[in-house]
Amino acid sequence: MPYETIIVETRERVGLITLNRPKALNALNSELMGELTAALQAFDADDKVGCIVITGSEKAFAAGADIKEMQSKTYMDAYKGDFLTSWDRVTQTRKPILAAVAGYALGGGCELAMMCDIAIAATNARFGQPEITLGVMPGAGGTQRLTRFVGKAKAMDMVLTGRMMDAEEAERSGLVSRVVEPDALLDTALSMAGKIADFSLPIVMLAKESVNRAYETTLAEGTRFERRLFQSMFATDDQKEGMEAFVEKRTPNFTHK
Ligand code: CO8
Repeated sequence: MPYETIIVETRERVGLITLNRPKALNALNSELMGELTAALQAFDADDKVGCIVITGSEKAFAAGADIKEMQSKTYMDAYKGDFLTSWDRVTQTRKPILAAVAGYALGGGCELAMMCDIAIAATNARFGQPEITLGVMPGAGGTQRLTRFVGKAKAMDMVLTGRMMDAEEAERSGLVSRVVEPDALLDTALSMAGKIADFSLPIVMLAKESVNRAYETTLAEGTRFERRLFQSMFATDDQKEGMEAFVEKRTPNFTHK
């Protein structure tokens, strides 16, 4: 299927999605979100892909939901059309998704980065939830995920003042895992994703599910869930291969990719 607002390619076992509405700083309109979720579903179903990277341009990962598309919506449009619910499909992707963020990640752009499993930032990245300046508040997880990731103090600061966080603060606050120079961003993201894609895919998916469970449940339930998943891994060929390879001092050759 040809896409108009994203570029979709495969680099070895990594599915790469580049948001591509440069004139609107990758503002996330319904067409782009429809294409993005379709591409994610296609990669999820593709046995040749083990990990997914979402990136934007050097100037903008995404400068938010498309304000021009939203501005004249009525409450009935938003409610009856169940505005934003389709974004949940990003988090329903079972393979890991890495966000490689350069430039602006604002509003829905910051929320999209937070829906990914790992976010890495270029030194010029700027994260923010400026919805308050538009007379609204974050609507795609910003008040929830940001608060869980960076804590109440910084989340309130960002959501209520609309200020931006630079890459260094984002790393210090736990919003991103690494910061690299802009020209190293894509290579770093592809190399991290390539490494993940070389592991056993079912084990990677179970590990992703287990970490995400930490945000959904209590510590006791989460550790019980983790233990059950861990025990189930002894039913896989890849556990046998991984441990056997360690003992035999060789590189494992996982069956399930
Ligand atoms: N929506 C639509 N168009 C946009 C957006 C946007 N979010 N951001 C930038 N653009 C457009 C501009 O209108 C401009 O278009 P044109 O050339 O036709 O005038 C073009 O992109 C370039 O933008 P600027 O000229 O403004 O570029 P600057 O470098 O001067 O400024 C900024 C860059 C600071 C990023 C500035 O563009 C800006 O402040 N953008 C808006 C940021 C914002 O408020 N984002 C939050 C949007 S609301 C939101 O995300 C709600 C989330 C709710 C849930 C998710 C919804 C789907």
